[in-house]
Amino acid sequence: DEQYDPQTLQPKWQRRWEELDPYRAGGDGDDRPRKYLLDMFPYPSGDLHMGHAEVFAIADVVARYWFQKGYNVLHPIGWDSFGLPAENAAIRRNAHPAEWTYANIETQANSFKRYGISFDWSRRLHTSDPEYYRWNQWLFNRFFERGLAYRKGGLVNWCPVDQTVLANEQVVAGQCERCGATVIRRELTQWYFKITDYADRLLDDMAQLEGGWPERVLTMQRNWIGRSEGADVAFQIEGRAEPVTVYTTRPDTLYGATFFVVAADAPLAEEICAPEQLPALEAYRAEVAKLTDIERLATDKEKTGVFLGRHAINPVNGERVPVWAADYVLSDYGHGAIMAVPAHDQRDLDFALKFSLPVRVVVETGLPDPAESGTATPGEGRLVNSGPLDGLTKTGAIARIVEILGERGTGAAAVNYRLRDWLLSRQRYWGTPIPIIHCPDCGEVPVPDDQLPVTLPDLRGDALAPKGVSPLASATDWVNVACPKCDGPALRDTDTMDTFVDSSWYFLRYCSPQLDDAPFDVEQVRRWGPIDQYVGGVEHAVLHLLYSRFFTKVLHDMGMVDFPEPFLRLLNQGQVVNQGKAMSKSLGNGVDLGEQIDAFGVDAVRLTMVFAGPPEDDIDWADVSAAASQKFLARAFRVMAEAGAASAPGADFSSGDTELRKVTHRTIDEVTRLVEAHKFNVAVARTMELTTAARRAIDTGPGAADPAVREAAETLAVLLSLVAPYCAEEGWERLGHGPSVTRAGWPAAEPALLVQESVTCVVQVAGKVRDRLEVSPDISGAALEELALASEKVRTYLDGAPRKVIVRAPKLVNIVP
Ligand code: ANZ
Ligand code: ZN
Repeated sequence: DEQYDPQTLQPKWQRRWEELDPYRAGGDGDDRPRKYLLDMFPYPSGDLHMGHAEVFAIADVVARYWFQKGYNVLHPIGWDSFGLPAENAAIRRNAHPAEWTYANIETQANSFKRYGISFDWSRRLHTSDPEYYRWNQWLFNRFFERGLAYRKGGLVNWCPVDQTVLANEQVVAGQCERCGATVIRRELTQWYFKITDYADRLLDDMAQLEGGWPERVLTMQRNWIGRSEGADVAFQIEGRAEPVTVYTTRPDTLYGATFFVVAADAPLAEEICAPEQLPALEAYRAEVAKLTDIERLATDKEKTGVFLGRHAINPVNGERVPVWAADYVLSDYGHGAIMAVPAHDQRDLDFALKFSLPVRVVVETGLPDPAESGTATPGEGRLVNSGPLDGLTKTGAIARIVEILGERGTGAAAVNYRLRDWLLSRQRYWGTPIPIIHCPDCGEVPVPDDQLPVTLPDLRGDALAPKGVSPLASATDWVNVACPKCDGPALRDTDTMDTFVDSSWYFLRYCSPQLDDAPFDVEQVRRWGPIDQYVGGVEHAVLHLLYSRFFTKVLHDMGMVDFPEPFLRLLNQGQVVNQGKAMSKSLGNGVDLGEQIDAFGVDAVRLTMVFAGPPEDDIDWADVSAAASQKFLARAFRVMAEAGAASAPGADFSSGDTELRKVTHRTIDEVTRLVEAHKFNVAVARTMELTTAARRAIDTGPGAADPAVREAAETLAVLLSLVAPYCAEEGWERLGHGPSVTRAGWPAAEPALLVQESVTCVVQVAGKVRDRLEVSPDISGAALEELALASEKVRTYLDGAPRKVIVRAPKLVNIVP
């Protein structure tokens, strides 16, 4: 029987893999070179979906390629299993979050097994297991000892729906990253990790990631950290003893400061405010409190503010300038106060024009007068109206003014960051309890390491309903404890940790997941780390990926890991959409992974995901065809089955048909390079071409028994094993091999067979030659189009999908953008 029948192959090979355990990473005695491949671990929300199917299929190509190449590969899987959805489900069903969580984990684990991902299952972990979260607590204690975990009061982001605080990183465009509610600010005392201590290193070490990480992720992290250089300048305020310091990136414009602004919501505003202006300030603050930061900073927002009845003294020219309170100055950036230079800062100019404040040009840029044009001139030029700075350039003036300020003791060069410390406490149940005991006499006392884990008390249903204080507070037996230091009555901290703590070090735990006396085995981490290839979504650009880098650096400083960066290479896969839109219930365009697998088989779904386009691009499921993938696999399977029936293993390939041998070896050579360059879709196209060539050799060439046909079929099985493991296994078995294609090894191209006449194909974009490709004379039109569109040179001239592609294989591709 030469039929490819995925539904019977799947259970058969799943059983075999269960027995063979082909992907278990080699132990200490295994001295093959090592590779560590990691997919961002899933959240157990229901079954696997199309997005999972894509990312895991793509990463599996890399993992299986390394296995075949003879590396000792670590490719683990686990679950990021704490978090709000489990808790919300538990409230709805009056159950415990663990029930929903672990049931979903089982479902996903079974789906992963059916989906044939090459995991080392022996390293499976769940972050909601006490055996795991115990080490979150242990790490928290280490951070606490080092002054890197601390509690402070202040304005924090609060989600009114989830009734918990959020980290800055979890507020996206003013909304809760989880539920979409508009985030408000509340004054609360919370726990923080001091990530700001690492701001410079997080920035500087990005040099090591250049080339390995997508540029846009590096840019997002750079902007998020937001380092800026400038100066602190102290202004005296009339009627007040201490000066007020402002941060400015343009100290050169100091002579152009015509007013002074304090953040309306900063305590400083009322400290400075003249008594007769206090009612106006209070009224204004009430208005400001209703706005989000996004609204406050929107450049097109009409400027608002109140005069505080005071004046500040410019430290260089003694000028008196009015002090205002306004919302466009933020209380938690710089010093919460600014010197306003309306001629050269647009927000200041808008404010000055609204309230008729003076505008003084101090940098001659050749542009129209800002007071007339309404447009500030932020650029470079020569200084004017600036006493000792006149005639200097911007850079020269900055150096000179910093010198002058230094001599007078009224200022100095300064660096500022946008990055804030990581707010890690949450007022929710399903997370890691913060291992701190509050004692009236001893203060904050960490739970001693030998008493960890502090496990969650058993709460369920209504007890978990959000009420603004942590549900743990209601577990009074759990909360009331003896102080570990003085034995007096004390209270446990009732907050839990942000679940991003769990994912900040899980990749280290995989190196020794069962260890029970440390979070990870330092030697094993040295052996496997850092991660050679990380694969996951770009939505984590400034969350998980920044936090993990921070954790790694702290652990590096503790001497526990010997590398400063956890992920050497990062691949962000695109999204799977349908009919051009993200899949959603409300649009009714969802595609169910299970149904796709039932209809076309695992291999066809995986192949479709990989073949759809470059891995970074979105896949529109309406534009691809799993049915066509299944047909191709049936064709490939028939080639392997027929070759297997016609000849036995061990044939002398060199006596086979030379033409087919050349195609086979060229394919090996190209697929190897394409997989290494992450051009997986083109690698699949090459594999398809090899299938066609083998089919032709069977039908109209030397026939199925020719050794070259066997060679092509065996090669096909190994190449296919990266994307279509069931088809590849069964084909390999039909070819007389065992026990599994996973042990076949990657074929080597024979150089003698690679010398092959090629033709040069010209690729035009909008009629202009943009690239030349060396291709085989018998390349298919589809493969050529694929190749042309994958060309870096061509892609820089394309902005999205081209309107039309005209292919004249093998010599010309004409793209209409
Ligand atoms: C005077 C000035 C003149 C400024 C000029 C800019 C241009 P970055 O680059 O983001 O660090 N600023 C300082 N603290 C602020 C706060 N709490 N809220 C809002 N704005 C604040 O921006 C630094 C600049 O943003 C500072 O430099 C200050 O305006 C403003 F021609 O000072 B500048
Ligand atoms: Zn005590």
